[in-house]
Amino acid sequence: MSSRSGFVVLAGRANVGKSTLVNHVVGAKVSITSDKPQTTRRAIRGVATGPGWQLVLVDHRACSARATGSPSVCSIASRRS
Ligand SMILES: Nc1nc2c(ncn2[C@@H]2O[C@H](COP(=O)(O)OP(=O)(O)OP(=O)(O)O)[C@@H](O)[C@H]2O)c(=O)[nH]1
Ligand SMILES: [Mg+2]
Repeated sequence: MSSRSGFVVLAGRANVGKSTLVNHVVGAKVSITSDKPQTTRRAIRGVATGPGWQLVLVDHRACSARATGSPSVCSIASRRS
């Protein structure tokens, strides 16, 4: 039986709902959420599975509003927003 798997990294500014979205997709509280900015301090991984597929979601720590400099998930995210 074939199966599919992949990674999704949630990178963006503080307090925009990254952790809430990860918890919703995973279906469990894997990451702390709050109305306080920069609650997530390090990358948290959650796994969502279904028939024949698996998705690893990475809840990235908040990116600053001016994420520039060396290539990183944050600098890529800021270029696309
Ligand atoms: N109104 C509204 N509030 C939301 C939504 N998603 C998340 N929130 C609220 O926004 C606040 C921040 O949510 P988090 O999921 O902790 O945000 P975050 O992007 O992980 O924040 P950091 O970890 O600080 O980067 C919480 O109070 C959530 O309840 C949404 O779709 N609508
Ligand atoms: Mg968070």
